[in-house]
Amino acid sequence: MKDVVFIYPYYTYKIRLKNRIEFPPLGMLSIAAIFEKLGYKVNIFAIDDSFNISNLPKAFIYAYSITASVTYPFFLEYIPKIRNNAEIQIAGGSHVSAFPKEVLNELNLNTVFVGESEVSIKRWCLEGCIERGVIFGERNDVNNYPIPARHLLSENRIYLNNRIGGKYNNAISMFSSRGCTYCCQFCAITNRGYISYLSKEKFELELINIKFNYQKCEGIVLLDETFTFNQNHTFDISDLLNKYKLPFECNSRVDKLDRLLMEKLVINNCKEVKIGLESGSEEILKSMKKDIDIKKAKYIFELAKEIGLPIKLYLQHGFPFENVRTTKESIKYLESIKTFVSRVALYRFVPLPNSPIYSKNYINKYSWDKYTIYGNDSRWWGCASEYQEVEYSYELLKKYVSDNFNLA
Ligand code: B12
Ligand code: SF4
Repeated sequence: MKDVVFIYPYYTYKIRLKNRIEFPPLGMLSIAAIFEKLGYKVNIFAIDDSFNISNLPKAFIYAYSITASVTYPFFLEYIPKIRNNAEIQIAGGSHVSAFPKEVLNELNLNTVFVGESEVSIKRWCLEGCIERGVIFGERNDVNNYPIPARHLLSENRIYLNNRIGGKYNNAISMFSSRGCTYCCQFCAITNRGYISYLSKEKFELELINIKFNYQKCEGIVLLDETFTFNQNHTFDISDLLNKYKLPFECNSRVDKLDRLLMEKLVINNCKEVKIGLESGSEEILKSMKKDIDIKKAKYIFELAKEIGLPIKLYLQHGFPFENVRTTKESIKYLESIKTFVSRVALYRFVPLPNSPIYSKNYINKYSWDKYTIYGNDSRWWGCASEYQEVEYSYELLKKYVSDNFNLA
């Protein structure tokens, strides 16, 4: 039997909540499931604190999942030392999708896969795994893909703690849809421009699989970019979660929520909706192309409070041309909504590769280890005095947020 070893970064460096178990890489587990279906024996190793290259077995294929640019240095360091373990070396993931040719050459790989890769990896395997350079992803019906191969990771990498409004342990992450049609300039999502939905039958099959294999499961973290994008889908999936008595949390946008939807979410045991508000400055939101109306957003937050649906906000500070004035606009706006929101997470702007802003000519480039959204304080744009102003105003916002909100 042919075998494949997957290597992915279990990234805990510069993560704020150190005691939290990180989400498993479901994209990579979906690719691993394709290999298993094709009869390969699959092994997965995480680059974590106990990673030791001498424990790695020989295999036919080594498959690297370069999930974010900040993790690329690990691969630059380890691949030259382990490449003789396998006949064939391939890679995929977010950083590969941003720089396929560079990754192919710098890591001296046989083939790299851009974007969603279930269809392309299957075809490549069936065609004999020959060296192909860069292979671009093809879209297909997500309902034809196998369930992500969670069983290949140990349970302690699947069960999540401190989730679903921060109140549940033994939660499990799932997607009920993939992709997004918005064009927020800071966002590095690879499957932009379309949304693929799991049918309720397919989602139920995965839920049953989870219920059977993970009997301690207390709830579900839905990772869909915007779970409420399509009302019928939201109703179907949340009804299913309720049927299996699984409380859940999900992501949404203020323009994709209304009274009926929020009431339905509450009835179906949704414990938190997470929303990327990003800023309270209309000017910054406009240049981010976030495409939301903060007056409407306030109305939605008020309604959510009335209905009893907890809201968590994601904020980011330091997008190009942020200054004291725009920061104060954000603070003023946050002051007007603070009683309606249960938790807030504050990040700093980072021009992530694959995001539209990354390729703008006024964006500075740094070494890959800087491309993290936690604790980043690099000067990504502007002159020294603009940077000083960003630093100063970030401290203002940070203080305001920590004095007035529960941080998450
Ligand atoms: C869940 C998630 C996490 C989880 C799990 C990690 C993971 N990547 O799965 C956690 C919380 C750990 C995480 C952390 C971070 N993340 Co994150 N994360 C996501 C999120 C929301 C979903 C990932 C996902 O499952 N996508 C859906 C699947 C279908 O896509 P996929 O993962 O890309 O996988 C497909 C292909 O890439 C490919 N593929 C993947 N691996 C492989 C391997 C092989 C061999 C092959 C052939 C193909 C292949 O096939 C897969 C199936 O189609 C994405 C946003 C997004 N929607 O993608 C951000 C995202 C990947 N994260 C991002 C970032 C920045 C981070 C952090 C750096 C944040 C930080 N700390 O500063 C860390 C880095 C940690 C890490 N190990 O990568 C950025 C990456 C941008 C970039 N170029 O760097 C994204 C794109 C967010 C965004 N919208 O901007 N993240
Ligand atoms: S930030 Fe959210 S809404 Fe905006 S493009 Fe990314 S996934 Fe879509």
